[in-house]
Amino acid sequence: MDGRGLGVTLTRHIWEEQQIHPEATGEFSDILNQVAWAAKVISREVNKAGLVDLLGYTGERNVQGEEVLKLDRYANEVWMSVLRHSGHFCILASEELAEPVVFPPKWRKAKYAIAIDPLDGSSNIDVNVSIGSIFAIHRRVSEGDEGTPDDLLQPGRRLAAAGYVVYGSSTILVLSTGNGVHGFTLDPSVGEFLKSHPDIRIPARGKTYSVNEGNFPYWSEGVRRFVAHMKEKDSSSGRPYGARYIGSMVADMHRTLLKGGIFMYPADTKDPRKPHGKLRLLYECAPMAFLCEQAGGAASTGQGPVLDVVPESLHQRVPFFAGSVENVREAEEFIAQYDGSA
Ligand code: AHM
Ligand code: MG
Repeated sequence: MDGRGLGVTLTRHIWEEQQIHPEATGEFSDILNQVAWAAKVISREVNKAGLVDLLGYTGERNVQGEEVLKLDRYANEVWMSVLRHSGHFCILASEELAEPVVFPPKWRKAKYAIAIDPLDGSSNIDVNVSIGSIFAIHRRVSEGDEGTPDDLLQPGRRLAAAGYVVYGSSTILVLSTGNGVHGFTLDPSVGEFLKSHPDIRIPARGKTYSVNEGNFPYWSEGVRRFVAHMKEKDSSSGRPYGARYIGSMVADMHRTLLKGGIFMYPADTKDPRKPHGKLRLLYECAPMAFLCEQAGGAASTGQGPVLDVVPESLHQRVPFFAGSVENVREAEEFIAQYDGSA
C-alpha cells in the first residue's frame, strides 16, 4: 500500500515501467490491460462455475485428444475475443486450437504474437483446486501483411512478456516484461489488480520438490536417481525435502516461485504419444521459464535452458525442471551423469 492506502494498481505499475523506455508508445500498457480484463472475466466465471452448471465435460475432444471441459471452451472464447479486438496481435496460438488464428485484415499491422493456455489444470475444476491461465507474448518477426507461425515459433529467450493468472483462494496475476517479476492480487470489491508481490525472487535453493511421482517407473535412470536423492536423509543439506504436488502447473509454479524448490514434469515412457513429457513449450514451459529466470531462478529441459529451445511446432512438448537455481542444476547433473546427452 502507498501512503494514501490505495495501493499500486496494475495499470499504474505498467505505466511506471513504460516511463523507463523513452521509445514506449503505450501499446504494451494497453496489451497488459487487455490481458487483465480477460483474467477478470474468467475469474468471475471460475468463481461461480459450480452455481451455473458450467462444470462438466462438453463431450468433445481438443487437439491433444483430451476431453474438453465447458470452462476450457469458455476461457478460450474470452481470450480469443479480447485479444482479437485489442488490435495488437497478428496471430494467436492456443492450447485449445489445433491451428494458429491469424487475426483479421484490419489488425495485420499488429506488432505482437501471443500463445495462451486459456485454462490450465482444468481437470481440477470439479474438485475446487486452483487452476490458471498462461500467456506468452512475442514481438512479430514476419514482414508481410499477415502474421505467420514464425512469429510464434521463436525461442522463449526472445519473449517480450509472459505471465500467468491463478484462480485460487484469491485471483493473482504474475507478470514479467523483462524487468523482474511482479504479482497483482485482484480486489473484487473494486475490480482492480493491486500490486501485492513486488519483485518476486526465487530462493537459490528450496527444500520442496513437486512432481507426479506416480510416473516414477517410467522416468529415465537420471530422473529416478535425482528424485530418490531428494528423499534421502542427510541432515547437513536438509534432506529429505518435502513433497508438494497440486497437479495444476500454475499453482505448483506459483508456490515454487514464492518459496523455492523444484517443479518438474520429466519425459516418461508411459504414453508413447508423449515421449517428451506432458507440458507444452510455447504456452506452458517457455512463459514459466521466462518468469523463473526473471525471478533469479532457472528452468531446464534437463539438458539446457528451456528459453534456448527453438520451437519446431505449435504444440511441441518438452521435459521441464524449474525453480531454484541450485535445485535445477542438481537435476541437470543427475541427468548428465546417468542419462548422458541423448
Ligand atoms: P492441461 O493443459 O491439459 O490442463 O494439462 C496440464 C496440467 C498441468 O497443469 C499440470 O502440471 C499437469 O497437467 C499435471 O499432469 P499429471 O496429471 O500427469 O500430473
Ligand atoms: Mg495446459
